[in-house]
Amino acid sequence: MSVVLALMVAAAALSPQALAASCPTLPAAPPGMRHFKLSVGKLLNSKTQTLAYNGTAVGPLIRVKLGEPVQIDVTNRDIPDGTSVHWHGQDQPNSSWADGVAFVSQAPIPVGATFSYRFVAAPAGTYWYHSHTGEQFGDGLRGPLIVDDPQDPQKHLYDYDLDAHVIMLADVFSTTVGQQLKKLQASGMAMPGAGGAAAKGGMGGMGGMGGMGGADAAAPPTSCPVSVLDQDISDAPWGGMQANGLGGPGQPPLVLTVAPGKRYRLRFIGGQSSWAFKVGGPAGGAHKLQIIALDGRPVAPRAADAFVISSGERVDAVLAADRPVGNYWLDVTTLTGINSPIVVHYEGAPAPMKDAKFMGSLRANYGCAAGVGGKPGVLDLKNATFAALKTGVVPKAATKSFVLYLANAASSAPPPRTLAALLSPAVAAKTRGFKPDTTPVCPPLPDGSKTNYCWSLNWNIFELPKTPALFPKSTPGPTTYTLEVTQGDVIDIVLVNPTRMVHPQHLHGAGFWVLAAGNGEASVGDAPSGWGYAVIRFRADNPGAWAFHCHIDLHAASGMFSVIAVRPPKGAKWFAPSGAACGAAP
Ligand SMILES: [Cu+2]
Repeated sequence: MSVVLALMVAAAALSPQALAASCPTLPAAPPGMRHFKLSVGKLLNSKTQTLAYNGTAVGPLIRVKLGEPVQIDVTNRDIPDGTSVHWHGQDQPNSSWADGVAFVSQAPIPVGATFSYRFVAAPAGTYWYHSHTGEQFGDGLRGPLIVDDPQDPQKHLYDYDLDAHVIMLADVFSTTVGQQLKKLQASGMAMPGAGGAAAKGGMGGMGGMGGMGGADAAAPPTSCPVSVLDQDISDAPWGGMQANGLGGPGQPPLVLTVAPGKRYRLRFIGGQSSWAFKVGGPAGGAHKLQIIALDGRPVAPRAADAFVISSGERVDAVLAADRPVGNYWLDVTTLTGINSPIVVHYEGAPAPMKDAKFMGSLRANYGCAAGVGGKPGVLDLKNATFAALKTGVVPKAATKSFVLYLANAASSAPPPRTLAALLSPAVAAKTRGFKPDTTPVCPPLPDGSKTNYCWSLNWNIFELPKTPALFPKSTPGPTTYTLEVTQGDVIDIVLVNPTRMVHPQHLHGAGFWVLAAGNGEASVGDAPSGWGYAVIRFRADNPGAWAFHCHIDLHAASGMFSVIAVRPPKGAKWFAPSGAACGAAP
C-alpha cells in the first residue's frame, strides 16, 4: 500500500498538469507594454516538422524596441509533455522566472493552459525564441525575435532592414529529435562514412578518438564524404534544410527581393538543431557579405564571401545589390556542400520561378566542396577575430572559475592533471579518477538505464530536477550539475573541447566576453594541441537559475547541460518582485 502510494506521489510530482497548477495568465498588457500571443501545438500533414507556433513553419516575427516591456501569452494547445518558450539571447534582468527553461526556471505549461511571460527587451539585435522543453525546438518550435535599437550605431551601413529579410534557418528531419535520440542511445553513434550504427558500446574500439560523430548514412537524400578537418560531422541524420520554411526537399527556394543599388541588412538565425551551415556564395559568389553583428551584438564590419553558422548562433550581414538586374543564388549548405539555396531577386528581373534558364542552374547538390578551410573567402567564425563595437568594461579578474570539458562521457581521453586539479571534487569523482579507459562505455542514464550515446559536461550526464531549479523547494538529483555562484561574482569558464565535433555552448541570463579561443594550448591550462578551447568571462549580476548547455539539441538532451545558480547575498530575494513563475510553490 505504501509503495503504491509513493509511486502515485512520484507520478504526480512529474506531471506538468500537477506541477503547473499555478501557471498564471496575466491580464492584457498595460499601455506601453507590447503584447503577443503564441499558440503551441502539433502540426499535422507536414513532411518537415511535427510541432509549430501558430500553425506555421516558423513562428511569427516578434519585433520590439530596445527597452520595451513585452508580454507574450503562450498557450499549449495539445502537447501532452507540456511546453515552454525561451527568449534566446535576451538578458532577462531579474526575470529568471520568464526565461522559459522547463524544470530550470518553470514547470512545463500543461495542455490547455496559457502562461504569460513578461520581460524587458534587451539587448538590441537579432534574437529568437524556441521551445526549451525536451527536444521540441528541433521538431519545429522556433521563431524570430528582433530588438531594434533606435540609436543603431550601424544604421549608416545599410538602406533597408526588412521583416522579410529575417531568415530563420533550420535542419529538417523525417523523424523527431526524440526518436533520433532514442536510436542513438540504443545503438550509439555511427562513424563518419560508416553507413550505419556503430558496434555495441558506441565508441568501442575507437579509444582515444573522443567524440567523433558521424553522419547517419541510413537514408540521406544526398551525401558528401564528411570532412573531420572541417567539422562537417553531425550525429543527426540529414533530411534537408529550410530558410523561413522554404527550400526544403521538394520546396521552392526562399526569395529575397532587392532593388538595384540598395544595401540590405540580412538577419540570419541558426535555428537548426544539429547541422552547421555555410551561408554565402556560390564560390566566387555573386554577392559579398559584410558581417556587422554576431549573436545580436554589433561588430566592426568585415567582408566575407560566406560564413559558417551553428545551432543557436546569429549573423547579421549586409548584402549590397550591386550586380546587374537579375536573379542570383545565395547558397546555404552543409560544410561539405549538401545544398538548399536562397534566391536574391532584383526588382525588374523575371520572376525567378518562371525563369527557366535561372531555375535550370539550380543544382540539388552542389557537389562535395573542399569545405570551410579549403575555400578562400569563407569565414569560420569560430576561428576568426571580430571586434565588438561596444565591449563595456571587462572586469580585470574573476572571483570564481570553472573548467568544463565538452566531453563524450564514453571517451577514454583523461583530462590533463593540471586541469583535473581545477575540477570540483564532485565532478572529479565522476571522471573515474582520470584513469585512461580502454573500453569506453557511457555511464548509465540517471534513471539507471543503459545508453550508448552520452554527451556531457565534465563526464556528467545531466538530469533535470523534478521541480524547477529556480524554486525554493527544488531538490537536485545526483547528476543535476549545478555551478553555484553568488550575485556579484565575476565568473570565468574555461571550455575545453576534446572531441571532433563543434559544441556551440549557450549561456542564459547574461552576455559574456570571449577572453581567448582557438585550438591548441589554452592560456590557463594545458589542453593538448588539436583540442579547441574558449575562455569566457561574465558578471553574475542577474539572480536566478540559468541554463548553460550545448545548443545542439541531441547533445543537450543526452546530458551536455548544466545550471548556473546565481544566488543573491543572504537575505535578498531570489525571485524578482514581479515574478509570476509557472508552477511556483505558493
Ligand atoms: Cu554539442
